[in-house]
Amino acid sequence: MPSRAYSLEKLVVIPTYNEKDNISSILHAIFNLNEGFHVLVIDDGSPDGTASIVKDLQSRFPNSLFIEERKGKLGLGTAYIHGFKWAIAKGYGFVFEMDADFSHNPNDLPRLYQACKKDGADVAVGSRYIKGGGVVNWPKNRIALSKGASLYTRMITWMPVKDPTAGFVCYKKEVLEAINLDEIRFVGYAFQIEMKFAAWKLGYIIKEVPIIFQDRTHGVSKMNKGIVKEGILGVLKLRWHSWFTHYRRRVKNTEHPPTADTMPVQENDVVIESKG
Ligand SMILES: Nc1nc2c(ncn2[C@@H]2O[C@H](COP(=O)(O)OP(=O)(O)O)[C@@H](O)[C@H]2O)c(=O)[nH]1
Ligand SMILES: [Mg+2]
Repeated sequence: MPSRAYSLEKLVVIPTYNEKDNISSILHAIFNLNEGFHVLVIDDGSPDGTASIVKDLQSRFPNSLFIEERKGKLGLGTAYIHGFKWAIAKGYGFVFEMDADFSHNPNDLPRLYQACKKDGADVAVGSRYIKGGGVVNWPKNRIALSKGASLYTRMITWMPVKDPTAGFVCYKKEVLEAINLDEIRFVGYAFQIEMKFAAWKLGYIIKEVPIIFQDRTHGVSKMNKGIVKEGILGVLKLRWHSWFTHYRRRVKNTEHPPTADTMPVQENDVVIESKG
């Protein structure tokens, strides 16, 4: 029986909720790099019509722009988990997390990729808090919160990552496959911390790549008190579980990852038939 093989390398997963003023420009910026990045948008039923803008653009980028729509705002973490499973099923080798709001500069994508492809990282983190990195235009209280969260996370978990809440990341496929994604329970900043924590606990190499993070100029932040609270308690939970309840065993994937054959093929999928 002929099997399907996907020669797919780089997928940028972008979660969106009400990003109509950003989505078209960010997608163009990524495709204009001409570096072969594909993009999967995970839209949570944005009332502002973000999804229809993406769907219109699919005719311009039929083999490289994809969208998954969910019914309501289910949170950043579950959006990424959905995207990761999609990416694994299609067979992408490198999967990126990136925001839609230009806080993460698309021009930095190739450096994150190189860190994994050439420089030995399994996970490359776009880091604000290492030499060469930084934050521009963020209100002082957001910087204080973010830096405080980083310090707090490192003190409690001892994870050697200077920017553990960073949301600009490249994962090698093997890392996502090795994690039991159904056991990643957090949805906000804690989600970002937990993904890195899980990769670290499973023995993968995390490298930080300096990036300049900019505050958004269009649209509004979806950050809220619940997300911060989840972060504070979530870090304690991670520490607790890793001490007493075999976190590593829980988060390790023992099942076969989703495959192209177990995920429905969509209309715009690139499918290359191979013999054998
Ligand atoms: N699909 C989805 N995307 C979300 C959700 N919450 C935030 N986002 C997206 O996640 C990214 C980061 O969110 P943002 O509000 O900029 O957070 P901030 O940078 O911490 O202020 C943006 O692309 C948002 O549109 C959600 O519940 N679902
Ligand atoms: Mg933002």
